Amino acid sequence: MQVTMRSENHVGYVTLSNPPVNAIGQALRQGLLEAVRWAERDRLDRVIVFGAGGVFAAGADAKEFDSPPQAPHLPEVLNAIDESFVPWIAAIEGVALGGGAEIAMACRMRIMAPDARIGLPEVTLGVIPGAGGTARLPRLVGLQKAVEMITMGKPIGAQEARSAGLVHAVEDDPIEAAFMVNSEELGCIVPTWEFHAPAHDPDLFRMARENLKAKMAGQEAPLRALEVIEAGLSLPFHQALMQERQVFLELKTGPQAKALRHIFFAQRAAKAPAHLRDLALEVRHAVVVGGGTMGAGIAYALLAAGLQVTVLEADAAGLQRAEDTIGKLTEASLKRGIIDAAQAADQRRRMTLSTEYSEAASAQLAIEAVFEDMAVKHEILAKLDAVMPADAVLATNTSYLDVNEMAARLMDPTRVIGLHFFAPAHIMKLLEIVQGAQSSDRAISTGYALAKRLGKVPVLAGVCDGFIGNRILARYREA
Ligand code: T1G
Repeated sequence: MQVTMRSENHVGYVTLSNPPVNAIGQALRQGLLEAVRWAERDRLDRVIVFGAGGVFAAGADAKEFDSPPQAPHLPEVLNAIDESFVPWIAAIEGVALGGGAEIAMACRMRIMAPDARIGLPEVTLGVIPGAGGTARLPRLVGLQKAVEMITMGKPIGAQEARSAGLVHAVEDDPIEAAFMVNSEELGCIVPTWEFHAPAHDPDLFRMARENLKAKMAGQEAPLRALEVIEAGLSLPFHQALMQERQVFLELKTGPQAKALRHIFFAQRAAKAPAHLRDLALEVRHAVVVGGGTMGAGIAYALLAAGLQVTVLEADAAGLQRAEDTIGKLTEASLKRGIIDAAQAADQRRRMTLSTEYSEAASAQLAIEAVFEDMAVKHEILAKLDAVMPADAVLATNTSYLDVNEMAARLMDPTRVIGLHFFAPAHIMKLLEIVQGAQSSDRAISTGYALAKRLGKVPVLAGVCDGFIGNRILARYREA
C-alpha cells in the first residue's frame, strides 16, 4: 500500500509511502484518490497528508515517463483534493518537489519543517509542472516568485517559502502542528483553485523571457513554462490546467526531456555497485602530494568535506605556493558565502603543510597530484608506500599515465587506484575512479565513498589513454 489512511477523533492521517523518496506513480495516485473519497465518506474534519521516511514526495515517478500515462492522472487527483469539502493539510518534511509540491499546493494549508525544501524542478528534467503547478503557484506566491521558481526549477527552504506565502507555518513537528490548527481558521481558507490569478504583467514576462534566453540558452522547457504561466492567467482555472497538461505531455516525449532523464538516472546509477558499498576504508586523514593547481584544489575539496589534510611538497617554495593557492580558494568561498569565517578557520586548522613524508604515517589515503612524469610519480608513490599504514589507499590523479605501471612497483599494488579530478578540482562534479588491474574492491569502494563525501559524481574507468572524460574530449576535438 503506497497510501495508508487512518483516522482519530475525526482527523484523517494519510501517509505517502513509496521508498526511498515517495515518487508518485500510478499506485500512489490511485491511493490518494481513494483517500479523498474515504475522508468524505467518513465526513472527517480534516486530513493531514505526510510522507513516510522523512520525505514528503520527490515528484512524479520519472521512471513512468517513458510509458503512456496511466489513470488516475495527477491533475484529476489534485483537483479532487482541492475541491473536497474535507480540508487537507500538507505536513512537509524532507522534500516536496514537482508533483510533491503540487500535492501540497492542492491542500488548503501547508506546514513545513525548518530543514524541508519545496520546489518545482521539472524544467531540470526537460518538462514543466504537469499537475497544476503553473496555475496554483502564481495564485499562492504571486507572479514574480512563481515565474522564478518554475522557470529556474530551484527549490526553496522553509523560511523563504513562508515569507513567499507558499506555506502557512514552519514547525518542528508539522504533523502535530497540523493537528492543532484551529478548525475555524482552517474553514476560512478557500481552495487554492478559487484564488484569483495574479494580474498579467507584460514587462515581467518580457524580462523573464530575455533572462531565460541568456541563462537557460537552448533549453525548451523553461520558455514553454513561461508561456503556459502567462496564458494561464487569462484562462479559467480548469482550462489553464488542460493547457499545462498538453504542454507537459508534449515535452515529456521530446528529445530534451529524454536526454535530461537519461542524465538524471545515469548520475544515480554511477553510485557504488551494491557489492562495494560497505567495503570502504573510513578516511579521516588524507595526504595530497603536490600543491599546484590540481593538488591545491583537491586539498581544498577534502578540507571543505571536513577531513584532516596534509599537503606534501618538495620544498619551502612549493609549500608557500600551496598555502597561497588554498588561501585564495578559501577567500573565494568566504566571499561567495559558501563558508563563514569560523568554517574557514576550522578548515585551516585541519590542514598541515610539510616536506616530511613521515607526516603521512597516520593517513588512510594519499593522492599524488604532481606533474605528469612517470619517474616522479614512481618516486613519490614509493615514498608513500614506505611510510603509510599497510591498509591505506594510494591514489594517483594522473590524467593519462598508466596506473598499472605505477602500482606494479609497490609492495601492495592492490591498494592503488586512480582518482582523476577535473579542474577546478573543488568545483567540478566528475571524479573518475580508475580501476587498476590489481586494484582491490576495498580500494575502489574507498574511492566511491570519497566521491560521495566530496559531493561528486563517481564514474568507474579502466586504465586506458585518457580514461573516459579526456578520451571523449579528444574525439570531440578531432571531430
Ligand atoms: N522519480 C523516480 N525516481 C526518483 C525520483 C523521481 N522523481 N527522484 C529520486 N528518485 C530515485 C533516484 O533515482 C534514486 O534511485 C533514489 O530515488 C534516491 O535518489 C507531475 C511531472 C529527491 C532530492 O525532479 O532531486 O514531478 O539510485 O540518489 O540524493 O509536475 O532524488 O536509489 O535506485 O537522488 O537523497 C520532479 C528529482 C519530477 C526531483 C533526493 N522531481 N529527485 O536526493 O537521493 S517531475 C524531481 C531529486 C514531476 C509533476 C512533474 C533527488 C531528491 P536509486 P537520490 P538524494
